[in-house]
Amino acid sequence: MPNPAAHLPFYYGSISRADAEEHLKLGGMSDGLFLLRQCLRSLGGYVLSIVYKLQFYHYSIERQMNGTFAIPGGKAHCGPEELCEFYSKDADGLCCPLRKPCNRPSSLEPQPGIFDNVRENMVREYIRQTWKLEGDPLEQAIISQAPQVEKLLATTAHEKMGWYHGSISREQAESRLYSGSQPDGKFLLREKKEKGSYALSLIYGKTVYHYRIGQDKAGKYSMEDGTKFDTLWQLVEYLKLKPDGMIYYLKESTPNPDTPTAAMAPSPPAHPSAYTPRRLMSQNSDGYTPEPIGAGKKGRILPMDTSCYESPYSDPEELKDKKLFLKRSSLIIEDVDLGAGNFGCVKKGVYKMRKKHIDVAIKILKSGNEKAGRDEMMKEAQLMHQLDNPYIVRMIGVCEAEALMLVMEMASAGSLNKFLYSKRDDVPVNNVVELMHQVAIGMKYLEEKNFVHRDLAARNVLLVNQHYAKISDFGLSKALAADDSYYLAKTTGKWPLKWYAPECILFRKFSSRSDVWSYGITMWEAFSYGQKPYKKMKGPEVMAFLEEGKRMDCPLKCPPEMYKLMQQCWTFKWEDRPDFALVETLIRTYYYSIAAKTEEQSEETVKTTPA
Ligand code: ACK
Repeated sequence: MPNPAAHLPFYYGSISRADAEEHLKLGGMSDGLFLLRQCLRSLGGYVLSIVYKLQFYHYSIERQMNGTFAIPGGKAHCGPEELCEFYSKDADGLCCPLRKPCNRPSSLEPQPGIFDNVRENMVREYIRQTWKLEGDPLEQAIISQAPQVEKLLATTAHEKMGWYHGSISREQAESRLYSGSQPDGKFLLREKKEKGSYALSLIYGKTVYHYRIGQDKAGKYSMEDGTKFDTLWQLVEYLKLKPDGMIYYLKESTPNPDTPTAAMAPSPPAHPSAYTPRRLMSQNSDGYTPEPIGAGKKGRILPMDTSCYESPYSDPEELKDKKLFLKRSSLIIEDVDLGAGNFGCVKKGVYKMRKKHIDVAIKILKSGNEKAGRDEMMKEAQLMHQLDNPYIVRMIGVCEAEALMLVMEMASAGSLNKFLYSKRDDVPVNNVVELMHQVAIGMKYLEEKNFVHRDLAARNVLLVNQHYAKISDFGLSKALAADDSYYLAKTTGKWPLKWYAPECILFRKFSSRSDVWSYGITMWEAFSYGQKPYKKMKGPEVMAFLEEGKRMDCPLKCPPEMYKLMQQCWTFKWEDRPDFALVETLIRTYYYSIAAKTEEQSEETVKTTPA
């Protein structure tokens, strides 16, 4: 997640209070001289250090659940910069207004926090080892899930620290501390029997002292009446600088004999206790997956936990059987209709593979739809056969039996527009950003492969669950030749005009840039929770509306940043429109910036009753 203070010249990063005071002394000690530093206690928080009448004052700035920043008891601001600007105009309870920034010397970069410098590696390694991913699926998981995994890591990283000894007894802790030399400040952290409770064992004057660390209702860690911390490793780092009520501060850790490296290694917790890989869990038909027992807030479903994140053929054993045409005997068709279209109907089914059975959706061509229908379905199948991405519905194969059938991965929570409409009061807007970011990842993949979708719309984005979207319906799609940048349709057809860019309607020209326009409409549908675009207008009237330079209004709950992106997608001239590489970067930047908020709100997974 980007640090919103990183660019500020008076931001010093993760420095101690003593270092902050040293910098202020060097800065001249004038009233209102200030600097900003990273807070060692709260994730994403800061400390404002100010000089007044030759004294130092330190105010903590907390990142609130809704993503804003505030000094406890003070007004909330959208970022640390805005907060400092506010206090430069009005002391509003501080010792004095901020007058002069104590800027870093030009040679000094902000000090990275203990977690900052290993964060990226840890996210990568954690994903690689927890979900056994490599190559593209690994890269896509990093891009789409970094905020969730970072949070998970931040709350479980202590398990990899040399000073963390797991659940050993008080006696074992003492024996480990007394073995070898016994300098003051030698310590270890252990887990106690009661859930969520830990103990710090510390040597001072050749005696071991034990301090209990508990968790409050919000999950924050603290010693009795002590400072509260988001994570255990932050608490330990803080107590290295300040005893905070203990007899001595933490100095040297006793390495856990069972931990391979004493330092924080870029590898995941051996047993991410807060986390249960989802592949082991069941999911019911409407995309609501029960929370794993005991996992609580940390047990959030990630796409990588589902069985359809990777292709069923990613297993080399299964790959041996991969063919376009599937055996009818391997396919079970259930009498459950998922939906219908001009082509026929979609039924639920199961496809029996060598080692596993997978849930599938089967598009069945209706009889009487012979030659043309068959050709169309085979074209769709051949096109889908070339695609393999976690954010695109994969085709398993076709089956020629009582009818021609297209067998696809099952996305059981249904289409995005219907899902959002029916859950409009329960799904937070950040959850919509998360899903639309995934759609952007899938579309960027299509753009890279030079495929045009030509029917991107919320109805064609299917959900595996509330936090996992896949693009579907490739009936109109085209694979472009390597040096073509657009597909020229010979004639107009039954087209979804309201989703089409001007050049599609005016010149029948389809490209990834025209898919970007449709992505903008899909965004509008999603942020308006399943409303129909250009409601009162007929398809052909839309063109006149657009030519007048008009665009749909910002949906009620849509963040301004997302409306701005929609408007960029609706750039009239395709040459000036962003491509998916840019769209994905833009939505990713916004999505990461609100990740803290997403964590708080969207983890209350919507409970739905099975259809
Ligand atoms: O919007 P829906 O509920 O989701 O109704 C349509 C219907 O079939 C006709 O396209 C549903 N459908 C299509 N493909 C799939 C799939 N792979 N998984 C689940 N449902 C699907 C779609």
